[in-house]
Amino acid sequence: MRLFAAVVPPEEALRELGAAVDRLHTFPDADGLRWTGRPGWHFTLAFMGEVDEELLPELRERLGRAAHRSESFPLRLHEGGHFGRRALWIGAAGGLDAMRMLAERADAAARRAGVAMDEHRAYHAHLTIARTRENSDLRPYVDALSGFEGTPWTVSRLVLFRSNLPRSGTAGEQPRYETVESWPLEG
Ligand code: 2AM
Repeated sequence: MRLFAAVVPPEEALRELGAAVDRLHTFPDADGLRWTGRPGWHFTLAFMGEVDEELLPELRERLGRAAHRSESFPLRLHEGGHFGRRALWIGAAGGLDAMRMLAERADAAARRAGVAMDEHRAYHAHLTIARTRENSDLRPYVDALSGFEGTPWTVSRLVLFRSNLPRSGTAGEQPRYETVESWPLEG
């Protein structure tokens, strides 16, 4: 199964983001982007990819311990950015050091549980709102998000998601994310 650990913004933050993204949909080339499904909006902490079901009990155990050791922290949605011409995202501000620490602990938990993780890359908190179909210039979207600040909240849970990729091949169909388990941050 395809798994990743993530942080999910609360309803209010998601509504604010929804309103900002609605404005982006009015851009002339907005149809050239594949907008991510709103029910699935999240900040990935650690992407595990395909994980053998046998590893799941230990993975859950270790992620639970990582959450138990980690403190809750403040976060807010903050401006936008892009990865080349591929992905448009919303950033975060506030407790980024605590978030990076949580991401590192989730990564370490997965490694120790035997998950073959990609080599370590610098953690960059982002919530992907669109991917490109063609070679779109994402800068106007990022400019439009300049100054966007969401209402702060306290991140108090680590969530393990299963990602079910679309099978139908229908254009625009989104992956379906299912919560496997979530743990409170108790450090
Ligand atoms: P993205 O938003 O930057 O694409 C579920 O697919 C989540 O896992 C997404 O947030 C996605 O990040 C992330 N993800 C998917 N493939 C990944 C990979 N190879 N490396 C890191 N993160 C990945």
